[in-house]
Amino acid sequence: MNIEAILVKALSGVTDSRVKESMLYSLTAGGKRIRPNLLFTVLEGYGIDPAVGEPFAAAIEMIHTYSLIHDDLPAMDNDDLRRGRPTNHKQFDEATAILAGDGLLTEAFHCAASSSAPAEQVVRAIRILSEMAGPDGMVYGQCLDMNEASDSTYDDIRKVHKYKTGCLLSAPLMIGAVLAGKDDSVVEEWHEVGDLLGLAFQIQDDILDITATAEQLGKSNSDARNEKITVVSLLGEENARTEMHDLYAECRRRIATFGGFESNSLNAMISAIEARAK
Ligand code: GRG
Repeated sequence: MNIEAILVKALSGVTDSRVKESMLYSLTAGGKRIRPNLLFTVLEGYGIDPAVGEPFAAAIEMIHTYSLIHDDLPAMDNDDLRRGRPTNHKQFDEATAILAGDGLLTEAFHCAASSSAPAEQVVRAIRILSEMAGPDGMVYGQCLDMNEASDSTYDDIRKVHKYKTGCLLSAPLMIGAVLAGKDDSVVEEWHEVGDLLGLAFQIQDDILDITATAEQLGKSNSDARNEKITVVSLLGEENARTEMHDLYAECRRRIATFGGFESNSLNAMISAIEARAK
């Protein structure tokens, strides 16, 4: 699937303006496109035409991009570099960056609602999208992160990562299952895989933050600057690495048990994420 083309097409109907320019600036700045790829790979594993997932893949990447724009703002992490470019508020200005995030979040739901999948599936998928992104999902995780205590334990940090990172990785897995006609119990099993994947992914991010340069990562390392507690600072690098590999292995083990699902492509994708250098 050509994710870059799908993203540009998804915003093509939006009125030209400075805010649209700012939305496109961040949406088309690259990024690993992990979340849309997860959705397409789940559909493929269930033998469904991945094209069915296009509006939802675009919507999830728009929500992810909005969260990065807002997270980089001076009121949050105050970062200068993202996806190898100046952050949105550095390139434009703070007010435009706030609007670009608002625009991407809102347009994501317009895009998802324009899906031609059966209406019952579209409604279930949109409900998942809002739950995973909103104040019971990623926004809750960001709130926990902002109010993190200085004596946080590994369990506290696990909870932050479950919501802040896991929810937006669960969304494409769960929506893939919905579009494949699976019931809520199966969707919930995918949710749990997303939680594990999110924790593994975030531990890996923490490791990369101390082992790679900002130039290699294409983003500033504000966690170190803000002296955030991370899994690495709590467990040490070696134990954190072992925990990360165990979590990725557990994801693959669970996926292999899903009925009617051909897991090779998704397992290969998870192994590629596990081997990532940024
Ligand atoms: C502001 C509502 C709100 C939420 C912010 C996503 C987020 C929550 C903050 C961004 C900082 C961060 C480390 C979040 C954890 C999720 C994460 C690892 C995001 C980066 O995802 P990648 O690596 O990014 O997939 P690319 O740029 O490759 O798409």
